[in-house]
Amino acid sequence: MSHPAFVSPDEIRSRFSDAMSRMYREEVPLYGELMDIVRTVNARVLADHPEAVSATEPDADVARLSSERHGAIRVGTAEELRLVRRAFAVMGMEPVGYYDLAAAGVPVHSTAFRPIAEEALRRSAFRVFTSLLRLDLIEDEALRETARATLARRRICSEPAIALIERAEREGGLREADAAAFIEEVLKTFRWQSEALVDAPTYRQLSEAHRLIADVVSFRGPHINHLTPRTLDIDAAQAEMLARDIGAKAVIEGPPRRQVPILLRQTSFRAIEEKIRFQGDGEGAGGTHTARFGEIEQRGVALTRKGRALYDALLEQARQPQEGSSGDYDENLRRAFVAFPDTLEALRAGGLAYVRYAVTPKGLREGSGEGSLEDWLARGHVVAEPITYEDFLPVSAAGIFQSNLGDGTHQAYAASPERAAFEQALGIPVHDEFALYEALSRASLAVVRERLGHPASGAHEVHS
Ligand code: OOG
Ligand code: NI
Repeated sequence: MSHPAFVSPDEIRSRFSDAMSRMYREEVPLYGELMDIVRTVNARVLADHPEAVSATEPDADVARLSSERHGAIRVGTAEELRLVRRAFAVMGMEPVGYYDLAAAGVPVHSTAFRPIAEEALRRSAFRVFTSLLRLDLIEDEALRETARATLARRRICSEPAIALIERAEREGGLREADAAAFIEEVLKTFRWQSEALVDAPTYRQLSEAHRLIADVVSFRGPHINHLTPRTLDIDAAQAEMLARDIGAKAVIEGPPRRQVPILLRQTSFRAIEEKIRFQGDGEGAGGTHTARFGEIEQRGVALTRKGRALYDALLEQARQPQEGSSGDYDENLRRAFVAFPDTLEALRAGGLAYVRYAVTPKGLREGSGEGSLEDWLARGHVVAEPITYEDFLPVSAAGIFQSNLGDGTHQAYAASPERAAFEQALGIPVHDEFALYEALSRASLAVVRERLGHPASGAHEVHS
């Protein structure tokens, strides 16, 4: 048990996420505008279609939504990855999933730090997509060595930040004053620092190898590169971005618009140009760097492995259209996804999506432990609700990466998943996201069986 005087990890995460949002709003004002758009769209959807929202996104209450966001960072070394892992652990965030982005032309592999327990997700569903640069994919040996040596020199966390991480690990938590100091100190790791660690020619060389390599290696720390609020209607939000002349990406990444949203749909605006000063720059010299952007996302139900395989196949089909198709990506996407069932019941019964089960008031009055799950559902004694997808999509991530690296940087790297090497760098294994959703679903079913099996005690427990 944690000490009662400790601030809970959920509380620290929630405050950290808010502090990150305030900082990014100051650094990238367009992000503030995105937040306004998303808040307005969400309020409208919740007011106009409350039944649709509660049916497809039961956990989407205004409070959770307006504070929910994910960010993304890119680190350069295994030591840095381990350090951010330990900082995120203090906030109740654990690594989930492994993403190989080399296949998509980006020399990194990644995981997402996020809370895992249902209650923790409800408190604050803050996630940070974290990529580790793959120096082994830099071909030029001299440049690889420059990158390695540059990264070896920098310290991404302040001394007080490290001391507070160690204290939290040693004592099992942080008291109020320490928690506040921890948030302030760790936030510094992710802020924008315009003074480069390298001189202008090195920056250019790194950029030519890959823009992303320059972004990771040239600076003092892993600046947050975007922060993404969650919207209930990404098409409406995208239309509003266009209306306000915020240069939105042409296509929305992910599945098409549907009755029952699945996985994740995302769109972004182009990275802004920020002034930087290189080592050795004289007065008035300097350059610019474009890395930091804005993104919004809409989340839907989590898919099983079977559902995910169907999703991947249909997405591939839309991206490689057959002869005779219109050539319009959105149209091809819609056509391809006709093959994906679009009611929650079909998704559930087909084993394509994860649901959580709950006993209905009718079930509590009339139900009994006899019969099968299918009987209970048919009689209305039990309902199935979608479990929200809490993770990411590598193809979408690559699309987002690419749209922000400018054109002409489509280097080809061979697909080379190196999960074991990534986990070794991280120091611990990553959670399997499918296993987490499966466990949530099973746990809900166990509660249902318990309640229907013992209707009296079940009825007694109802307090909502
Ligand atoms: C991360 C891109 C991945 C997402 O939403 O898929 C991501 C990055 O650009 O560093 O954030
Ligand atoms: Ni993102």
